[in-house]
Amino acid sequence: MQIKKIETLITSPGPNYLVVKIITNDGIIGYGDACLDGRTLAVKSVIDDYLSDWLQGYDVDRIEDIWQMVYRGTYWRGGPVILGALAGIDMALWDIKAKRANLPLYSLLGGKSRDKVRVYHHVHGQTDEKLIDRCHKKIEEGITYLRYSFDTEDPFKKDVFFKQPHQDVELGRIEVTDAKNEGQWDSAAYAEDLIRVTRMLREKLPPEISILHDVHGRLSGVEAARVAKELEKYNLFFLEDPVDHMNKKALKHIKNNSIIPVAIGELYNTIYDCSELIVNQLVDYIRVDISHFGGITPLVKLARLAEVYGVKTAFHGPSDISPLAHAAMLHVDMTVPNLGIQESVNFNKQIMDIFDTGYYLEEGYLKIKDRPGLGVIVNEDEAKNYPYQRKYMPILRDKMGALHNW
Ligand code: CS2
Ligand code: MG
Repeated sequence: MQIKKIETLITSPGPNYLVVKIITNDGIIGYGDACLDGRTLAVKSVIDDYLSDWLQGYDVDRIEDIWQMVYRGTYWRGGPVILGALAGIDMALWDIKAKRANLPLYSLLGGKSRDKVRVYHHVHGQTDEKLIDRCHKKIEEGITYLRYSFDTEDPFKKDVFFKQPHQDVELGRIEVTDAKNEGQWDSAAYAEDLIRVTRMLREKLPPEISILHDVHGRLSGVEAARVAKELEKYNLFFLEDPVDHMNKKALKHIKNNSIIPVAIGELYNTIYDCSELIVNQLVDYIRVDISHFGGITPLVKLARLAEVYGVKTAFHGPSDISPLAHAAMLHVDMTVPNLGIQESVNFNKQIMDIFDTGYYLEEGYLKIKDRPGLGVIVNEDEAKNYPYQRKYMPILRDKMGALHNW
């Protein structure tokens, strides 16, 4: 069976979702997710202008070979744009393979290791009261793992806030909009507030509720090590991206000074970028993003490597990748023995009308329906109601006007 046609489709029911559609010569259709927030059209061009002609006629069964060919055969390797395009192709090919077998994807990946997958959701509040309210709302929904974020008021300037990233499609909040919209940042004020807010949450939330925080790579090694040491007593499930992901040696500093579990990974694009963290035990939860990492094929390899070293998975599951990507990750989560947790979101009605997901949330866990393939039904007519909108990632600057990690 051969690849007859590769098409792309952008739908923007909030975030821009880039869907890859592969049609085989005997009419089987596979879908994949190639979303890259803020650079959607670049990924679309790699698929439409380079890969679709090239891959036409290849045997759909040879996923690994196609993956290697696109990754190594382009000579100039790596980066989220190429790995994003490859992710979309890879997911669509796995969707086709499992549909041909008339089995859910997890079955082809080794079968279920568990019946359901625990998840964490985001909770954000500009003030302590708002944050606690949002936590309670999520706890009522059955979510027991909460990733908290908050805004820190500038101690020197009233009404200036140092904001943390939080997109929330459930509440209709999308941050990725305007390149000229530059935020302000001060790491010292944030670090103090993080320690205060964490203490407050631990005091006010029931002890059985797990909390976790994403630093988003905004601290230096020594700043992060100090914060990690202070937070140790509040029993975080993990501290995410405490330092810039390329500053790998700084993780050693954190590890040498605290026993806080560390999670990192959403900004890596290949297994070659992050395997050393696993092998050297500098990470407790590896959390790459399937759509920026080349798809299911490398995600499974990474999970297997992590298993050998006792590292757990906590794959990146924000709202800026579509339910197709969330479904693909869930199939992997279902099978790997070393699942830690899955980051997840409640997609809103507009998004769910486009993507009938094939998975559902029940009492804080994701379950999957036994549909063939990835199990997602894409309503292309509905998708066309939401045309592409140009969006940019936010920019942060410190008090001297220098760019800071967002
Ligand atoms: C975050 C993301 O989910 C996470 O852990 O780091 O919300 C990230 O900010 C977005 O995916 C970027 O668009
Ligand atoms: Mg993150």
